[in-house]
Amino acid sequence: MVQRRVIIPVIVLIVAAGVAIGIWRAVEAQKASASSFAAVNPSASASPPGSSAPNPVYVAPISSSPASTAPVTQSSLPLYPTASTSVPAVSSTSSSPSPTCTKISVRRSWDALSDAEQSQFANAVNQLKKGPKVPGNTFTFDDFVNIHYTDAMNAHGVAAFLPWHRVYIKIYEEHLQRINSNITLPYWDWSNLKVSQSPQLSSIWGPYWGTHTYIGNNCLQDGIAASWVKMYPTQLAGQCIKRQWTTATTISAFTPQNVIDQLDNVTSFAQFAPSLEAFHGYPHVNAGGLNGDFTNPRYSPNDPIFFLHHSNIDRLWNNWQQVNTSNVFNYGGHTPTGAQATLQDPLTIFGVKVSDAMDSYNQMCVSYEPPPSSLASDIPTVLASPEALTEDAIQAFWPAGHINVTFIRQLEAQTNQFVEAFNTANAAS
Ligand SMILES: [Cu+2]
Repeated sequence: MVQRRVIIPVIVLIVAAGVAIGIWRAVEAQKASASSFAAVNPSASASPPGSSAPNPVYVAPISSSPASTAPVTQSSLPLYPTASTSVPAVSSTSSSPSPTCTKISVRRSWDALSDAEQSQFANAVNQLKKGPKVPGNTFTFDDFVNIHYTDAMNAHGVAAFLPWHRVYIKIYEEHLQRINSNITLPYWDWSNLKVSQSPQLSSIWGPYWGTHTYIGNNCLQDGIAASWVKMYPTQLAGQCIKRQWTTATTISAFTPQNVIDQLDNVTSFAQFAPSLEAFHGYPHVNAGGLNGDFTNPRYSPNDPIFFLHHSNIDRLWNNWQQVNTSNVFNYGGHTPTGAQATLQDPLTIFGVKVSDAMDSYNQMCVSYEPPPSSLASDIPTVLASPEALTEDAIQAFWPAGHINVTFIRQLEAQTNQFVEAFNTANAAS
């Protein structure tokens, strides 16, 4: 069973699920009236790096969570139950798209796009960055960076991590679609077995997103962002976009798909979300490096691969929501103030509530096409455990005061256990 899960790509049936709520239309209507996103002030001053302002984190501080958020412990092993769990099909009450969705954005793996499609998408991103601004667009690429920078405290290490980024990348996608109505936001399938094991082999490193510069100032030398300069944070305005791999030619491993698949066995959002948030840190840290924009918890969107990365995170959340219908509106954890999170919590900067962002298909008008099947030759027969993050990397990515090394180490230990069990089972078969 374990082996089957590896060989068979994740199949996600995106189904229409009932009554449309029309939230997104409301958002769009608000935007049209120029009152939406009023809380987003691209010129708002934000604390400079290293200031005493509280820092965002990319992992929930489990130890300070409400009692309802069970700590992840070795003894309970909530993430990786040994019993295999079948994934029930999601039954739909309707097979037609929500009437509020005039169009569904079908997001596809970057690997699945043709050269022309990749080029079109990258051109739109470049235009969002450099202009000209098209009618209907509120924000520039740099405004998106500033939104993330300004509101990072409400978007990381808290229950709203997933819905916050879901709305954020949806608005980003809409901006790109006003530039070119043919495109949708692709996802970077970094967790597939080939890429997770040898991330430098990913097709994302190419003419559009560039590679990295390991030596020197770490300024990107290739890809569209090689000619970009940062606008935010203002302290770094005018600087290049930086990326730094683990070594000159390699990126340390990410969490493999079959480990992430184990999250399907988690029934509580309050447990699922911090784990996915932690796993999402490995691409940030390992591909961004200590000097890269992508590693910074506040201004990581300066690196345009951010949005493809978060499209994949959103896909993985959507996959989990499809495991069981009760997962779609399953939500919990804690807010930035430490209060119990609820679906009624506002995503203030976007002018919507968490409950407006839970159903990807009906509320976001988004579905995800499964990634292309892996070639048998691309699937490693023996998995390597992702390398433990160094203390330096953890300190850079999960700034002091909010860091929970213990949680990271527990996840790493559980991942190692799973990988060892996988390899043992594979060797025996
Ligand atoms: Cu973020």
